Amino acid sequence: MEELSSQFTYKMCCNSYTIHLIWLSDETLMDVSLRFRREMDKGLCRDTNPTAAVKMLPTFVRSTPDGTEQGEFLALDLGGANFRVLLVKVMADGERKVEMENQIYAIPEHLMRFFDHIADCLANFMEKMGIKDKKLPLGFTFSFPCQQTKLDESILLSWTKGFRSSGVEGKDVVSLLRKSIKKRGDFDIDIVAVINDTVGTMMTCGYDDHLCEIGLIVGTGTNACYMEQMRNLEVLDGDEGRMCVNTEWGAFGDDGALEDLRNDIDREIDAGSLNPGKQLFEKMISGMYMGELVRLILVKMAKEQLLFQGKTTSELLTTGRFNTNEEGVVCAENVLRGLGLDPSVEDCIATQRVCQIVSTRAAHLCAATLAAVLRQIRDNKAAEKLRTTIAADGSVYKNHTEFSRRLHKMVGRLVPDCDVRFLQSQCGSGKGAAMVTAVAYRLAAQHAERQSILDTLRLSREQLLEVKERLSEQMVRGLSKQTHEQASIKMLPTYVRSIPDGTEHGDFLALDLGGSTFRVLLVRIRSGKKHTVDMHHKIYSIPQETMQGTGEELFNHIVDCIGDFLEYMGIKGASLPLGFTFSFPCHQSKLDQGILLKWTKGFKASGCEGQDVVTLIKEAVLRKREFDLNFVAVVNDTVGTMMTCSYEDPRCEVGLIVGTGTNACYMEEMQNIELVEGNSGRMCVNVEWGAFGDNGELDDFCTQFDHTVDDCSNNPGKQRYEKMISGMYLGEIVRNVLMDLTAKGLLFRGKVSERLKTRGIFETKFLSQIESDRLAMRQIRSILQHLGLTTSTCDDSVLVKEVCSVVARRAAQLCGAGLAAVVDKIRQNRNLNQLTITVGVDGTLYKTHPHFSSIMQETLQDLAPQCQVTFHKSEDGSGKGAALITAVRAQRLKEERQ
Ligand code: 0WK
Ligand code: 0WK
Ligand code: BGC
Ligand code: BGC
Repeated sequence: MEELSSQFTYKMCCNSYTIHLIWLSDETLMDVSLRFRREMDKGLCRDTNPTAAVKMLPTFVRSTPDGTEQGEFLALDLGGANFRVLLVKVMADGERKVEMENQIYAIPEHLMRFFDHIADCLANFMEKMGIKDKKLPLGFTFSFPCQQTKLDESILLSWTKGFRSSGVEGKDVVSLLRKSIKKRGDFDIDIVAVINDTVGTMMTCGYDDHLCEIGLIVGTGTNACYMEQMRNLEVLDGDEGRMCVNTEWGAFGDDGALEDLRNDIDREIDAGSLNPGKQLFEKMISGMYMGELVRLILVKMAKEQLLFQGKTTSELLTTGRFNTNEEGVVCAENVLRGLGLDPSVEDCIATQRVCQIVSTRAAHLCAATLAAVLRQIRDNKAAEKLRTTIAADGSVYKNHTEFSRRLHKMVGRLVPDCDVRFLQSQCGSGKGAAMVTAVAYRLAAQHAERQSILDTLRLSREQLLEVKERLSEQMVRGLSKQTHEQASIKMLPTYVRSIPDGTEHGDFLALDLGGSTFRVLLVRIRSGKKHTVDMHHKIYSIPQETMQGTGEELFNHIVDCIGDFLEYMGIKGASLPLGFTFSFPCHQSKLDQGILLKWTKGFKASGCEGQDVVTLIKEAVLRKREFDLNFVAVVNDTVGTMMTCSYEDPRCEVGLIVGTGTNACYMEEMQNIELVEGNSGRMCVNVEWGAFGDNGELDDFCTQFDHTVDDCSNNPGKQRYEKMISGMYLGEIVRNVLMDLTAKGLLFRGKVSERLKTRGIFETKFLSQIESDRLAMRQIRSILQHLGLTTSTCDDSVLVKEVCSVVARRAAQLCGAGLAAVVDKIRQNRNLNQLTITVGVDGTLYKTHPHFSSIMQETLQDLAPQCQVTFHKSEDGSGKGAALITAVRAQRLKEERQ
């Protein structure tokens, strides 16, 4: 009994001794977890990162294996207890198999030429494997805190865990290894990636479990990594997608954040370590220090007569003599005897108890920081409940069974709302390093293949200059009586000879047909010093079936709308002079006549091509018998736009539309317009540049996607230039590129959604939305969801955005090249070295796309440097311009009648 009671009290005082020394309550652990979360934020934040203890290092590992990786890879696994060289074969066919050969090599304690030794081991391994003649890609697991700027460059910040080779800290370990290999000169390898062992562990397990997004090491050292949102990684540019962050949590507390929890033993260990003041959290947890913690506690208790009758031995007093992976009572006796002690049963129990409490503290501290990481991921996903997998490795985690059990349990207690699976890595991080290399290779190969597809849509300056030259040529051919018929660009005379001069006056009706909307307008123009224009308008839609029905139906619909508007404005009886913006190629021999040459855009009403549209509409008015219209002018929307803008800026002599369709007009010298009599003065020419390329002038710039869009359009072979630029087609080009990338397995994991197969489903407005704001990711996601692509990844979204910007950029550049040809023609017409001119512009694409106008202007400036061009965005539409032309004409007619 006595024995028991003394045993009990003995036990009790041992307990209380160590407990007060080391035990951490759940509250304290929760507090540690919150502290660590704050440290994570400091590390992630650009301003506080330099002083943060927990460095949150970017790893440039952005995606986990998707099962398509394959190939043969070398891997190095350095920094744990063992240095391994591995050959990893990844097979993607059917069963997705990974075969590995590996060899462990020693790392001598006082190694002078560190990387020479690594290179020697590598050579030895390759010799053994008979692969010395192969230049294999290599993934390098280097388990120390490193600053990375890319996947294959890694600056060692500081050695940890007993390593301290000189001349390495502050250096790029990849260049050091490459140098050592070069020095040997008997083999060559391609170092593709250098990663931390936590990252390697995450990738190793990620190959089998796609939910795996955390890597944990509790071995010689301790650390964790996890997949963080790029937008939180302030030290890097880019908001899109995720990247793995190596927390380097071993350094938690190096700024004093854990001082209240560290005890004398912890301080003693740190003071005796190779890197005092560093890795303080690690020194409370990892295998390199746990044994020492126990030893120092035993020494302390012995000296306080609480153990071994106060006796100590030189072994017990020797640093590092108590190995970490001993915990059981039985082995406590063996260990203590191994230290020259003669332990009593109580001593063994007390020692086992001390081990228990030390490793429990370690497991619980680990749980506290893991809980912080789990909460970060849950909050990033704005998820109610997080379901995730933690990959774990390291001799403590693996061999110290109680450790992992206690860790799992405490994690469950600290974050009950997270459903966490721990997956112990069976193959070490070498496989993970090979996976990162394989993914890097796959991404590089996919990137190269994607870029080779996108490169077909990228135009060089030389090519754009060529487009300008060829378009200039076609303009001249269109103007010349001889070649006009064959020319693809018709350079149509508009019979608009001058721009408004402010004397215009009166009420006018205007129709604006041909863009995305049909407008009927009442335009009140008042002359005088402050000449003003008041406008009332109503927008009407033109149903697809009317656009593509009979001409009669179309013009009846137009006249119905006019009737509705006149009714609405109470001016049915007025018969005001009317200007008709008809945005299609028309041959005109006078202002109030326009023979439709061909429909473009979505229109193909029958019985109209070759007809005078003024006659067609007058017939419809007659059929309606409700009101009469006084047609004075029919103009193209480019001309209307030029007039509208020149009313504000008299230097405006060019009109540009980039909307559903695209086109331009400008004031040409009469002597150059061979189709019209007279050589003096100028006349506005409707370029109809949409048809540029219809004679094959652009074939060498057309991609397979352009051919597909043209083949599927309702006017194949026509309007080729327009089909590379305008709003009606850009979405379709993007859709076809996305389809092609998906079919090649380069997007959406090769899965095409039914909806994405639907023509016209990827509207051009999506391009503007996707490229518009910084939060494009969320926007892209919702658009892809709308397109039935619910499983798209971040990388998919990034690529969709890139496709949109490449397609829009080409359109803007082609438009810029066309405009450069037009303004340079005007400059040459006027024998000017420098031309200052304004372009009036309108159209949804130009107005809504965030980058179109700036890219177009850059290209124009670059290809027509002798032209100073101002862009005047039309706010009032071309209806106003049509009314102004009508006013000018009406004025002229009045003067002629007087
Ligand atoms: C095995 C991994 C290696 C890592 C090691 C850590 O393959 O990358 O460094 O675990 O555990 P340790 O060997 O330090 O106990
Ligand atoms: C507004 C003009 C109209 C022109 C249209 C072109 O008032 O004449 O046709 O812009 O842009 P879209 O509506 O095709 O985008
Ligand atoms: C290193 C980490 C490493 C960990 C586990 C620490 O000492 O700083 O980079 O991940 O040990 O090996
Ligand atoms: C038409 C042009 C029009 C342009 C912009 C083209 O399809 O052929 O006449 O100016 O679209 O609306």
